[in-house]
Amino acid sequence: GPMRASQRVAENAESEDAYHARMQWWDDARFGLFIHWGLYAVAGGEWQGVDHGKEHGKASAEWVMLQANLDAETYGSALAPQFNPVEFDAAKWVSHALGAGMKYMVITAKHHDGFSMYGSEHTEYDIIDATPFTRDPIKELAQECKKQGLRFGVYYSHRIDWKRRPTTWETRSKMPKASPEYIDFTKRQLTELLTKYPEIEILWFDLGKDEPQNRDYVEIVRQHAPDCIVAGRIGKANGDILGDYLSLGDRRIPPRSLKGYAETCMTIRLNWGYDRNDENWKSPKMLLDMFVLTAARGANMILNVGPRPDGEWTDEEIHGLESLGKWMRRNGEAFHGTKASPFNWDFHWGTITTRDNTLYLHVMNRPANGRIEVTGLQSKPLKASLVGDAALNLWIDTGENSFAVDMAPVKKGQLIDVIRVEIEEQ
Ligand code: FHN
Repeated sequence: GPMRASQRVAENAESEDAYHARMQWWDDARFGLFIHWGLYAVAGGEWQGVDHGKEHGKASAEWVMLQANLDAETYGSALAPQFNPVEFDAAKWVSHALGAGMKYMVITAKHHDGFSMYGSEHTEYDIIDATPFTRDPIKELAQECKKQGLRFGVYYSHRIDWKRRPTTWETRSKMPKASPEYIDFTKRQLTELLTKYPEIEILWFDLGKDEPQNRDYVEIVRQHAPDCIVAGRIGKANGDILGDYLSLGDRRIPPRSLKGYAETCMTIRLNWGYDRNDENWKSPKMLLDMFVLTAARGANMILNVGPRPDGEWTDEEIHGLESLGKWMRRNGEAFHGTKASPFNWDFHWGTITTRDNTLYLHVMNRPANGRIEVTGLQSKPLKASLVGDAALNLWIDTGENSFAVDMAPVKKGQLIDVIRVEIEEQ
């Protein structure tokens, strides 16, 4: 199995084998959906006519509370009464993800604003008590995921909570020490989430630092949901790295030297939460290129959407995922359950994923002469064909530690053509 980048919590006696078995479905998945949805969707990145996306550059719409320097009372009492996503339809959301070829979803149960998007017994600052919407989207999504066969996870902001650990835009990097009350609240909410929604298979913590309570949070997950995967941003505890996989920086294509399980989180536009003014939509081709480069490093990508306050997705999100899905359905064997490229580099035409003695050549930029050259490989190629059209055998020109596939017979039309090359056993 792959080397792990993170280390097991010391008290947890899980064996290496058990750890890899627990990670298997996730490592095979490669593609997931990330959803940022909360009160901030109502504001859509604006507060009293000010576009905070523009004001604060790279910061995002779910940060509007801090950007506009609001306390929780002002923010909550303005937005919660307006949050009534009557169009929310869990079945549709899950279908969008499955249609795109995604294998899991992670949605914000509590983001930095401290608002719980599920019915929590431990606060009234939640979707059931504070909004006119009387439904629990976490519950509906968890159940719908189970029904349709999508793995389910929640994002939980365990360190930053602007309601319970107040700060300002200016002092945001100097958080006060977490109070015992806040730590206790966090533990109770984590326990609640894991017992109330047994469907949860990923706990996606964010922006963790080195705080001793992080170890307790992981222990709560282990205790209530032993198979649940803990995302790498839980942080450390007294120097020990926690979490089951490495979570790369926001919107970052992985580097070449990954060891162990890793995930890239990407946005379909710039923002995470819904932003009325963000027109930075990535094209399907751009998204696919990033996805393939991520898979070639042996990592997963979760692609984020920020649904509207009425519960609908934007047309760009729906159509963006649909066009990815078309490619994913045809080319699934080239990324589900594959491993990283054997090379420490990419090629002028694209990149590679592997499975056993098969190489998948992802042609991101098709050369005019149709020659896909792979240099630096010891084992001999045996057979080349097009993924999605096994009958189309392609000519291989074999050289010394190199070969070239002639893809001229492949009709143009797909965003990325994938060529399957079987190689001699090593
Ligand atoms: O501050 C958050 C941000 O709002 C968003 O949730 C992203 C998603 O990865 N994480 C944090 C920044 O790293």
